[in-house]
Amino acid sequence: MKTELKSICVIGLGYIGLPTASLLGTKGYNVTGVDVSSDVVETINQGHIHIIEPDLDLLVKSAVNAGNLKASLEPCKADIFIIAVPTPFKDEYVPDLTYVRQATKTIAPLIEKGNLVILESTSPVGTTNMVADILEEHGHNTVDDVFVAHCPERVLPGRILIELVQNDRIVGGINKASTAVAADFYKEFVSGEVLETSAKTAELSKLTENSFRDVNIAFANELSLICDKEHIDVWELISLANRHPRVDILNPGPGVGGHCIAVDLWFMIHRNPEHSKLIRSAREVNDAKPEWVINKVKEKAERFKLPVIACLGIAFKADVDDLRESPAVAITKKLIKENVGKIIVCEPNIKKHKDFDLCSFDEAIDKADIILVLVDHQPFKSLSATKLSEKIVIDTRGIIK
Ligand code: SAJ
Repeated sequence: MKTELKSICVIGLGYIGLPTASLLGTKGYNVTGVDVSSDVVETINQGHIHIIEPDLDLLVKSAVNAGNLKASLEPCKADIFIIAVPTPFKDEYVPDLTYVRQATKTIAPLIEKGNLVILESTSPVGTTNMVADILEEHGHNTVDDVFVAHCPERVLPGRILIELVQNDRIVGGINKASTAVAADFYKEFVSGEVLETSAKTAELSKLTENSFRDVNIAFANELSLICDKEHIDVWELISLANRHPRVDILNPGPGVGGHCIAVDLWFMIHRNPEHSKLIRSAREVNDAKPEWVINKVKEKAERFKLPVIACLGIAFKADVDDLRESPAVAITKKLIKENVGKIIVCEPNIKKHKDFDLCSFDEAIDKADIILVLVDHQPFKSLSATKLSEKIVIDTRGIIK
């Protein structure tokens, strides 16, 4: 059954909201994207973007030029409301649902009978029901009149536009009618399967996916510490172990960053501390890795008076400009703070940074006594050990052949 719902209001124009809003705009929906930043609103209305993501600029331009995407500081009436706001944590890793609450309260006066409200933000179990409760407090009847569902975003930064369409989606409503209406909407533009469940299962499913990845990365990071002690190349070890048909280990690195994995697991741990020992342990292993890298650099720096240390990459992962929760930023800042050497930074995906002077890749390689590879950005992969024979290299990503 194809729904007749056609106007959409997306709250939050970040890494999920903007790609979603522009995709829907190019599919013929009438989309209003809402953000609290006037700079973001202005940029989008000019057909430009404020984040780096392959092909997003073209999509936004095309949706704006077609008149199907308009950015605004204020929400408006719509058939479908999509909440895509941040869900960070506060001190002590307590989930911070302020933005979800605020977003729900601002759309509440605009909602009409038959509207669908979708929460896409990654959320602790129970948040979708919280959204429904807020709507009830504003006089809406979420049993019969307004549909409320969770459909967690699952896209990988760097592949967002592909995965928005191709990934299977999990849709969980607060009741069967909400699940069905929300699932029908996603079936209109998703080529992957749309899987129906309850709101709570959808919430926990998203947290489970990111926990699975974090635990696997923690295993790889733990192996990297063991290998370092044993003088074994961890990359060779993992590639050999992965030749077993039922082994598939991920890659060690300088730590786990980004606004998702490094945050979401705490939503699970916070609600069920006594039953999430493995998950907590994985978080702790991954959170300890930056300090281990810093100590490695200090060890190597000892032989110099004040070495030039080139930090290659400060993004949280390869080929993105996103610095949120980036272990590379934390490492670089601490090396500067502790005066371990003269720190130079090369980050090809951003133009400037308030704390670091950025230099070109060639300049970084040329000037450095110690080369610290923190991110496996594509341009860095041209580095080869033979070209760097006079330098000390600490390669946290295993890119140098
Ligand atoms: N990392 C490693 N080793 C690896 C893989 C990743 O150290 O083998 C590090 C990365 O460098 C980065 C961090 O982990 O610092 C996270 O990167 P990522 O590529 O694993 O994941 P995100 O945070 O970009 O996106 C994840 C994805 N979740 C899963 O793959 C299960 C994505 O599908 C989610 O939509 C996203 O979280 C989200 O928004 O929750």
